Amino acid sequence: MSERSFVMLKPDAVLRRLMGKVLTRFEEKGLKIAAAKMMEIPQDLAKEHYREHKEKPFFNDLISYITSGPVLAMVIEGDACISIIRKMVGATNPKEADLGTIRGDYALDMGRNIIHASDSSESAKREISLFFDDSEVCEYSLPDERLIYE
Ligand code: 3AN
Repeated sequence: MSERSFVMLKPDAVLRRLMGKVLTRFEEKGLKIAAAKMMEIPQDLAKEHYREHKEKPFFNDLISYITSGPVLAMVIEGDACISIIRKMVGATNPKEADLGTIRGDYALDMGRNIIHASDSSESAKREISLFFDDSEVCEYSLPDERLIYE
């Protein structure tokens, strides 16, 4: 069943000019980019996005990191895409992420792990609505969908 996930390339990915390479992985997998915008995340939005980590010792560093430069916020769509994208992203700690995953291939440190992706349909809905208005999410068909899906 088609799902939407919230995916964000963090400031290190933008500054390291990795946006194109990472986006290409999602496009080549057959997923659809339904929305994308570059933005500098306001503090309040960063804190709301990571509210589940509010009490963690790394919270302040996490907020500083995510607000340290522009991010590329996206909505990506496709069958079972929430879990597929998490697999493509790899383990939270890049030192443990398998090679072939985005973090495994492009990152080394937990606090510089270049990408965020929703971990459940509840968080996907919450995160998409935090970052995007409905009108910013495009509804369109890809011409090769019958080649990607049975
Ligand atoms: P993921 O991004 O893989 O869903 P979460 O949601 O557990 O991981 O953590 C959100 C972000 O918080 C991570 N991407 C990472 O940057 C940071 N983080 C998580 N755990 C730690 C930790 N133990 N030390 C430092 N930073 C952490």
